[in-house]
This record gives sequence, structure tokens and C-alpha cells, in this order.
Amino acid sequence: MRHFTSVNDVKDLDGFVQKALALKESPFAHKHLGETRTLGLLFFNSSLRTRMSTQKAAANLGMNTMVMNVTQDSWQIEIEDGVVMDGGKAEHIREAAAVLGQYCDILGVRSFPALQDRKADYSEKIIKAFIKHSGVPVVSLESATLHPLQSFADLVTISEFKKTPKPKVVLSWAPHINALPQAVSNSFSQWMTHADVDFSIVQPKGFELSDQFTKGAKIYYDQEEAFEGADFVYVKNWSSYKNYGEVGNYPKWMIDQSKLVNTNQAKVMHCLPVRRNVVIADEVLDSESAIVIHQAANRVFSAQTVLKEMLENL
Ligand code: AN0
Ligand code: CP
Repeated sequence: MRHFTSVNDVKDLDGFVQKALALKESPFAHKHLGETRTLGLLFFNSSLRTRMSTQKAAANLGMNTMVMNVTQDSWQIEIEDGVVMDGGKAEHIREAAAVLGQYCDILGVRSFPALQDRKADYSEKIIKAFIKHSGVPVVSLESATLHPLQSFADLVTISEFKKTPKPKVVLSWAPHINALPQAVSNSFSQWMTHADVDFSIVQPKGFELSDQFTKGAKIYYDQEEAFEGADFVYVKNWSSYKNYGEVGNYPKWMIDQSKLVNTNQAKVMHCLPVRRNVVIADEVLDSESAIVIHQAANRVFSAQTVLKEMLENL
């Protein structure tokens, strides 16, 4: 593995899950592997889990980590090529990436979409520029369209909690007050359609994800119908792909206990952060059904599996 930006960077998905579970069992089995290596983590946006779990994963492998909040602490970075840089942006991504490649053996980058221009966001300019100009392996810490470390941790979690070989997994749209990226949902859909699960997506009309990530998924528009017999309900808000960036006003789509009655005692998943009683009701988050903390715990081992693979290939 050179870079990790989507499920397509993983050759054997089942083997990859087994590697993460082995690291969970023995987190310090490779504590010297990264001893002479440096990980750079670059955040254009906020983070709690990704920042700390990836740092912990690197520490478990003996790596040194440097973290930078780009928008607060660094120079503002110009992304476009060939522009006259006489505005507010002092540094070009070509130099910034190349310099970071001198200091770091592996780079992680988080950069959300602006949700203004779909074509621009879906071209993934920022992560691609870091891959092109840094000269080192790059890990997506959530790009404009995908969040592969989250989806990998989600698949590990499903494999731990499943009661049947091929569980029924439903991704459900849920309400939110802000325009959120499609990245977590695109990515979850992409991983689930590659995994051995029975996968469907339910959303209000107009909130269908881009079909480049949903091929093979069953599509529903009615939560009750979609949830019938589900083993896992993965809850997430996303803004519209079709009417790009539009926030949906459908408060009835919040997940409460009544929504789960016809599931197969479904486990409820969310990547976090979650707004209580907007996206998921307290009664669900505080019940045995919710496995959101397990998902967050597995973020360490999804990151550690990826970093280990990269260190072995340096
Ligand atoms: C972000 C999102 O939906 O992409 C990050 C989730 C990991 N969520 C929010 O901005 C609330
Ligand atoms: N789930 C997740 O990526 O959380 P953070 O945004 O806090 O990193």
C-alpha cells in the first residue's frame, strides 16, 4: 500500500479486517517498527477522534507524530495552479506539500469539501496535490468525498458484532442543522458494497448519494421498509449531492426506539460527533443498541493497520 484514500487501496478486505483485529489483540507487537519514522498530521478542519486515534496508532508503532492545524497555525495555502498570489494566501500547496515531505515519512491530511461547487469538491484537488507534491505516502483523514479510516473501523466493528455470516446493514439519512459532507456516507457505502454484507441505503428523495459509491446497494425512501430485519442501522446526515449542499428539513427522520422495533435487534452505529435528539435520540444512544463508542475505539486499529502497512513498504 502506497497511499490510503479509499477502499480501492486495499487488496484483501477480509485479510485487512483480520490484521486490525490482531493489532487490537496485541497493540504493541510492532512497537519498534516506526521508531525512526515521523508521521505528519495536517488538519484543515476540526477533529477529536481522527486526530487522537491516529496519533495513538502511531505511538503504538513507535512513531513520532507532528500535528498541524493548518487554518489556525500555518500560512493560508493556495490550491490553484498558475494564479498570481497577491491575495491573502501566502504559500502554495506545491511548496507546502514538498516541504512536509522532507520532514515526514508519512502524511495524513483532513480536508472537508466547501459544498459550494460539486465538480471542484469531487475532483479531490487537495489530497491529490499532497500525493503529487509531497513524495511520501498519504493517508486520508477525511477528504472532500471519502473517510476511509472511519469506514474501515466501521467494518471491523460490524465483524465483531455480527450474529450471522452476511448481516443486513442499512445506512440511514438523519436530520442535521448544518450542511455536512457526503464523505462518511459515500465511504461507508463504498466499503459495504465491497464487503460480505446485505447492504441498503434509505434517504428522502433528492438525498441520493453519487452512484459512483453506491453501486450494488439497495435504495429505499421509507425508513420503516428499509429497517425491517436489519442487523445494523448506520445513522448519518449528509447534505444533498443532487441539489449540492442543500440541508434537508425532515426532523421525523431522527432515530428513536420506535424506529427500531421491526429490526433484528439492530445495533445502531454513527461515526460521531453526533447531535443528540437531532440525529439520534438519547434513549437510543444510551441503550445497549448503540455501539458508537466501539466504533470510535476501533479507529485506533484501523489507523494502526494502515500505518503498519505503509511503514513496511517504505
Ligand atoms: C463531519 C462530517 O459529517 O463529515 C465529520 C464526521 C467525522 N461531521 C460534522 O461536521 C458534524
Ligand atoms: N469520526 C470522526 O472522524 O471524528 P472526528 O471528526 O472527531 O475526527
